[in-house]
Amino acid sequence: MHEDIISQLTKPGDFRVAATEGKARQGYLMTAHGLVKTPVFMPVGTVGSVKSIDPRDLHEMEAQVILGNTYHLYLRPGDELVKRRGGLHAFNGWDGPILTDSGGFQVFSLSGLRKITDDGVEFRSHIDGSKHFFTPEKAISIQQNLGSDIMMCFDECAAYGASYEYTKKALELTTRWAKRCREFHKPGQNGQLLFGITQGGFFQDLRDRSIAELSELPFDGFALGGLSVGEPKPKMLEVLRASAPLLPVDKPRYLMGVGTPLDILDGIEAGIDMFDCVLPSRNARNGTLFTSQGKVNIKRAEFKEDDSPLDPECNCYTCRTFSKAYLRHLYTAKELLSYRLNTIHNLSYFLKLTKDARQAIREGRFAEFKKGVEAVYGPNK
Ligand code: PRF
Ligand code: ZN
Repeated sequence: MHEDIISQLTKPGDFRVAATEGKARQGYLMTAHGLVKTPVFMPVGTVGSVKSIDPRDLHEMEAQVILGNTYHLYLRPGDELVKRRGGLHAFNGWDGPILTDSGGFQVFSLSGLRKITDDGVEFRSHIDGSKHFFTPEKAISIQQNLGSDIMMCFDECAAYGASYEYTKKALELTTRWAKRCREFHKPGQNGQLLFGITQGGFFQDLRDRSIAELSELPFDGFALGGLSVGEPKPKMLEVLRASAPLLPVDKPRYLMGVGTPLDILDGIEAGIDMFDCVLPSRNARNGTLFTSQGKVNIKRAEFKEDDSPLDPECNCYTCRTFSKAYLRHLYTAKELLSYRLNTIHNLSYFLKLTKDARQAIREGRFAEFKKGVEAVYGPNK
């Protein structure tokens, strides 16, 4: 389906919305490493690897895009080293699209000491305490060396609870840095896309202003940053619903670092196209599994002799092959295989959720599909 639309996407950055239901969109984005069907969930591979699984697993679960982090890859093994290996795709064996976050968020959340000036941010490595300085140009240069398909602008994400004045300063800095990123990396350069990140915290006038300022610049896509940073869920949903529809309609829209299955469906309903989150992979490693019947804690004694699959509606390798009793045993024994099998399942669940959402939007039954998931997971709060 949609072959005619897809055939018009000839170069990286080409994007079309092919179907809508309310504000929800089903679209297609071309990248240098292939087509991305949206809405898309992107598994997080911070240091270049999605923890405990490999590119064969990712292809089997129909992952489209994976994430890498500028901050981590710069510190270790170093972006110059990755460039000498032929870029991140050649280095990590993933031949699909890669999106790299700019380091803006990680510098603020992971490094202890940091000093922000108009020029950039001085920070300390969380690995060895060494001092480093990131500017917008440096963050883009690292992402150029990594060779990611989608690069993110260097931004300042104000902490939850930041004052109006501080949040305003952070959004103004983010706009100045976004201009420098766009200046440093020309549209279309090397087939690498560049997305702007809007900020503004939990003040809607600042959100509106950030979106207006960034929309003026020729980015290939636009992100909502600064959400899901510890605020109560109703605040997140309020800003999401008021802000997503303001992002340019003709470019992909990305909600950074969000979220639960219900958050993702709320995001899609508000008009978001792209999502990433560590939740499915991180929760997999502590035994919290997402299924068509709701959340399952695999360590519970009730599964000790349960020969049934984890999720009868899931077709992933884990559910096709193993019982709950075995998954519980692996978890209890702290076996390495537990991480891998649980991660395969949880990521498969999030990928199928977004695949089903795409089909539902095409068929005009997204609202009904969303209600079905809410009936299992409860209202989003
Ligand atoms: N900025 C960047 N990366 C991010 C965020 C942000 O605000 C978030 C917020 N949820 C996640 N990842 N650069
Ligand atoms: Zn499964």
